[in-house]
Amino acid sequence: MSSEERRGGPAAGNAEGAHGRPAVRPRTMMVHAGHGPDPHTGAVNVPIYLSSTFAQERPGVHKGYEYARTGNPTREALERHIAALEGGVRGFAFASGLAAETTLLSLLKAGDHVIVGDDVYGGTYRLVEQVFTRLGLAATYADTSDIDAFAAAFRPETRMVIMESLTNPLMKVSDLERVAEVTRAHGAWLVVDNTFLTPYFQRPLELGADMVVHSATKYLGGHSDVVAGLVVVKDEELGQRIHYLQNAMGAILGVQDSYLLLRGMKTLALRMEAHAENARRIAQWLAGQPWVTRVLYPGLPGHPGREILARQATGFGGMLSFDAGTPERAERIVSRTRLFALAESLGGVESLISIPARMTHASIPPERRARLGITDSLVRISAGIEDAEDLIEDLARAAGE
Ligand code: P1T
Repeated sequence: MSSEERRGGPAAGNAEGAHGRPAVRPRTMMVHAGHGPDPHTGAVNVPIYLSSTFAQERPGVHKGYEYARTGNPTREALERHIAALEGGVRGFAFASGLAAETTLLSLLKAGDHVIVGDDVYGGTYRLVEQVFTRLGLAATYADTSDIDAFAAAFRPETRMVIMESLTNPLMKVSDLERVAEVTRAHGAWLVVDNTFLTPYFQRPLELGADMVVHSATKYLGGHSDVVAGLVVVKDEELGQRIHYLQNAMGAILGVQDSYLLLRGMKTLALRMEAHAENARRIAQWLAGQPWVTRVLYPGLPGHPGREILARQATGFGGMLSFDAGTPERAERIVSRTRLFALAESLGGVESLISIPARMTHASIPPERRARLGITDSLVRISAGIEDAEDLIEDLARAAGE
């Protein structure tokens, strides 16, 4: 995808001219959107307000902050920033991606039904299946990339759909505009987990989603040094509901982590370009190896989601999976790479490699994993920003006899 095409894509939507600044393009937004120099001191970085409470002039009369669970200026700067990047009206920061999802699912009540994408992070599956169903929520897992199968999963009591814009770990792509249409027709909320693509490549709210959720632990943080979750909503009514739950449930992000996240997000544009280019080069190389039985990267010609992402996103992301042919070869590769760390997680500047069936998706029952195609020979790669040649050499050496 050329940089010209990128500029024209949906992620090129302009930011509100926050802080009296002009509406700007994505790369500029990543640096400036939602916050400017500190009005009191001119500090170009948002100060870390280590204060759990804020003095009031008279009871109920204050400068906008009372108690830091309800609101803290550092966290709020991050929340404004992600809201601007996703093109939503309000953002919220949580202690982890799963804390964010827990809060979103708490919009629902016993007896409600939720449709969850069939290929989601194992922890998301576990949260719905082991925690929320115990509280009376009903769940159906559906392939949102198959619009008829997805539409058939609705029930009269369906209130929410949760799906990943690019799925973990099978890299499935859904037509978000069509998914949003079907969801809206049933009067349910569409929640899109945009962790893999990030707002630099896709802005689900512009395609019809109601809410976006992130494991900000990944690309948004970008340096594998913070665990965090973010939510953005499309309207003020949802904003008030989520703020109520964020305050009532209390799974907020601390201020030092809020600062770290803001710092990481400023380089999101540069990092995503590098991640995507490295993922494309690695995927292309893997596709030429006789021992690789399939490569899942949406930027490869022939990937079923390529055409949809070319319309609905401005890049294909930095994640890919491949089948190493046998579980033994998969294990050999992930154990022998020197540059790729064998680790869960993704989205940091350093490359990671894993076997989802035995690591990130181990909480999914084996029969279900087998049905989906998450086999013991499936290897997942989070392409870092190192030199692609070094990464390919590392893989080739690790795969050698
Ligand atoms: O780890 P946490 O910040 O709580 O986020 C959970 C989560 C939510 N959504 C997606 C798409 C995710 O990938 C994750 C976490 N994923 C991993 C740790 C992983 O290695 O896939």
